[in-house]
Amino acid sequence: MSSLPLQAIKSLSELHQKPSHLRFQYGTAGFRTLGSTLDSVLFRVGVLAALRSKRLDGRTIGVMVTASHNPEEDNGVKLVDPRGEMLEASWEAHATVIANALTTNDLLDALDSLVRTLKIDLSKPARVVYARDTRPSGESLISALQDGLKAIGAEARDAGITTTPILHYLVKAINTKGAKDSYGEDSEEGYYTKLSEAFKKLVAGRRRLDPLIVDCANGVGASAAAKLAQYLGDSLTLRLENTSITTPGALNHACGADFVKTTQKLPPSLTDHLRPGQRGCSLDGDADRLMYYYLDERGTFRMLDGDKIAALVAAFIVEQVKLAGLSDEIKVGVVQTAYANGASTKYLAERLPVKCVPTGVKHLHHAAEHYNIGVYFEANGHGTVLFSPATQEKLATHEPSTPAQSTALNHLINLTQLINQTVGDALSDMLLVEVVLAHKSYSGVEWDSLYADLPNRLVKVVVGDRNAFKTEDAERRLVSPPGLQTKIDDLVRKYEGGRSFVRPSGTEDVVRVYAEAALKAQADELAFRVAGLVYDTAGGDAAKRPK
Ligand code: G16
Repeated sequence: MSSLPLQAIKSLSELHQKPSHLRFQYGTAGFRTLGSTLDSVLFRVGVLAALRSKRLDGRTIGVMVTASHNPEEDNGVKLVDPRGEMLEASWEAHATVIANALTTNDLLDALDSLVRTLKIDLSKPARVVYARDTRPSGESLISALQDGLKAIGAEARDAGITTTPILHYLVKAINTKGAKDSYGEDSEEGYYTKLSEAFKKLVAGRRRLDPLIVDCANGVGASAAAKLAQYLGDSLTLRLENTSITTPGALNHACGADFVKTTQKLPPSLTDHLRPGQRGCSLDGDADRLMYYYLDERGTFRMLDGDKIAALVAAFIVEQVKLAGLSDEIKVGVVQTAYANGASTKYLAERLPVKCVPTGVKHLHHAAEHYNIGVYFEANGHGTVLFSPATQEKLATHEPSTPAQSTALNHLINLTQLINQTVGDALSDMLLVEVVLAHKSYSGVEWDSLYADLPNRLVKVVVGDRNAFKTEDAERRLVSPPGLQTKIDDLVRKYEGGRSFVRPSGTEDVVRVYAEAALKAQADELAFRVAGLVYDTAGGDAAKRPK
């Protein structure tokens, strides 16, 4: 029976000591905080990723170094399981324990205990593939990760600077290589080829779409979108904006998907580029979220968020399933979170099953797996579509009875190739949206008119302890602090079409407040009044009292 290489771990760990005053937590999106504090975490994640791989018989585990939409000085790291999905929940707790071991000796004890508790066979190989986004702190964090991988003797593959969804793709492609369910070539080229070929088949014979403006958030999506554009050729013209990946402070600054969603405004840098009627979209810092928009004929900004994407895509897929003659056999469902606009939920629920789950991709992804075809999108633009293995098999073997059925069947098969089913992927989702717009001959206006969003407002409150906020009912109600939910309910009743909820963020040290109402001014007022209740109940930073 092999044992842990204690000496190697010990000596390399000494180079990556944990800051004694900090506590780290593996949350919604892995570890995420100031990049300058994460050195020890990265070293330990290297060791942990290798142990996870050994536990899974040498299957390749992914490690992504990114803080996504968060400010440039933040960074983070998350682990990706062999099928390209988020790390199994029970290991989030192990990761937190390992990251918080105070000294090197404590770390060795924690690792030893993990190996024994989980009966990890250390003689198994450890295989890890890793990547990072464009953040300046990424380079040194990657070298800390490499030390961790070296300490435990893992076989490591550096996927370089790339998007989070491409890393997820690579993990799945590596683990299915040569198998019947092979996900594609295990390279970036394989990813671009797979997506672009499916896209070209899906838009063949359709009127060519106008060029699309793509706001790349000055992040890694800029280089990925530029490469994708080459593979797309003249099937779709992408006009890339906000591509300054080396300009200090530019990442996610006044641009990108999160800016658009939270401010409900066009990034100022696009003002001169977007003409009325033209489509634009924004990626976030690691290209796993997507927001669309257009200017109407009066030049007013109209946002097409994750909910609108879900509505567009779900309706199209339902239509294709019907046209293929498979409505009785393939059921489509949608998964949303409490942030979904009430009007989108109403629109979707009138057409197909809709489930609400807590924020966080892992919750949406798991819920979507219960449908034959599960469409999931967070309002912030993070989402994808999952085709169950049985559904993919059915699509591959079904004998269509008419040419129309055959066409729809092929569309569905091509969609399984176009969509990155491992995780939300802004570039894959962008192509998916473009396919539907091409098929429906929709401009932004027709898409937008599927339903009218209820006015809404999202605000943050900085409180003493966000962990004092506990929720139930898919984060729609608070159970703690006691009494606060009743006060929120009393307030909400005063607003026509009012709805509001409060939840602790999983990625920032804040509490989020969401409100919607029939009128914009009322949604704003409700959000700020609920934020005031939160502040008064939980206390907070006076300078940050919601105004
Ligand atoms: C992450 C998660 C998303 C979540 C978002 C905000 O996104 O993957 O599921 O919606 O954080 O979470 P919270 O409101 O808890 O801070 P990303 O794009 O930052 O990785």
